[in-house]
Amino acid sequence: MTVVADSDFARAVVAGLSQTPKVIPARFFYDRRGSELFEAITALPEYYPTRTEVGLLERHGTDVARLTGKGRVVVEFGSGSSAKTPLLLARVDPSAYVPVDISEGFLRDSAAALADAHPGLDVLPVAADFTRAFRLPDPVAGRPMLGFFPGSTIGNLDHAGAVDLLRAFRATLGADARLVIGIDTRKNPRLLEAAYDDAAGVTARFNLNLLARVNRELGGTAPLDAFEHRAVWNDLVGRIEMHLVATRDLEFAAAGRRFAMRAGETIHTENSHKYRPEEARLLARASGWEPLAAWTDAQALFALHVWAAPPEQLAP
Ligand code: AVI
Repeated sequence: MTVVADSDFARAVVAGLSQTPKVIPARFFYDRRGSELFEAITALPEYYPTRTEVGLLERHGTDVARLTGKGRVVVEFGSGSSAKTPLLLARVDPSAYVPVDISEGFLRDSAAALADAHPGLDVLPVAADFTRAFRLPDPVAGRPMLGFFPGSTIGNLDHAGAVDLLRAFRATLGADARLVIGIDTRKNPRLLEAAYDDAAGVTARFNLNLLARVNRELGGTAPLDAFEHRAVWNDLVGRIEMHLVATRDLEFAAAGRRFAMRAGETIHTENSHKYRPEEARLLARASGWEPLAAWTDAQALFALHVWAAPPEQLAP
């Protein structure tokens, strides 16, 4: 096997496993197997976010369109493989659709499916990491934009990182843009812990796949049977944390380095921050957006927000 010792993944794994506490960044969950497992998570009975957000888009699509207006260019951060994108597109009648995703294969497939389902709509995929600066395609430059960022992916960043990303979205989308964003809410920790540690063990497999990926791609020897999935609510910060817990003292190799762990020591693999309504509004304002409206379901499990970027202002 070729071990790409200087890949982004290898560098992150070596740095993350060398620090205390150990971490592997969550963005590495999504290889092919991880993406399949995530799709399976979205259909779990305990994982309320996906079906709740779909319900909100169904119920409030017309209200969303009233606030965004029709005919904007829809820019989706993360390409729309789900049921959510067609729901939004049907309501806001876009002049073009720009899915942005780091995974080229995934992007190509979902863009082709969207184009088939919407004949006549310009679909202009952009293969880019939307957490870094990227350019929108020339044909849509300068047109009114509507960003779409569903799934509470924003929750996977810490608060400072979330503000940076939302500011970058505002810069990319331009003056007077709108943003439709799904944000998970704070709720009973028992519901949250069940959503991230389901009875069928799919989330556990998703978490362990990260270490399996280290073994597959970085010549790793991590003993997978000596790790357990843990999902725990951190009330102080307002987030679910996922960890891989070593069940015994162990050693393993990865990316040409050796690592040791004590029984009970963890590798922190993901944070999923949850926002109270007023915290979500604060997040909008801190990143230069004006919150226009938000809707939740009857149990306030999830929230769908519409924000606006300020119109262009002349400086004196
Ligand atoms: C992608 N992201 C919004 C999911 C979440 O809920 O934080 C990832 C996930 N991790 C475990 N289950 C789902």
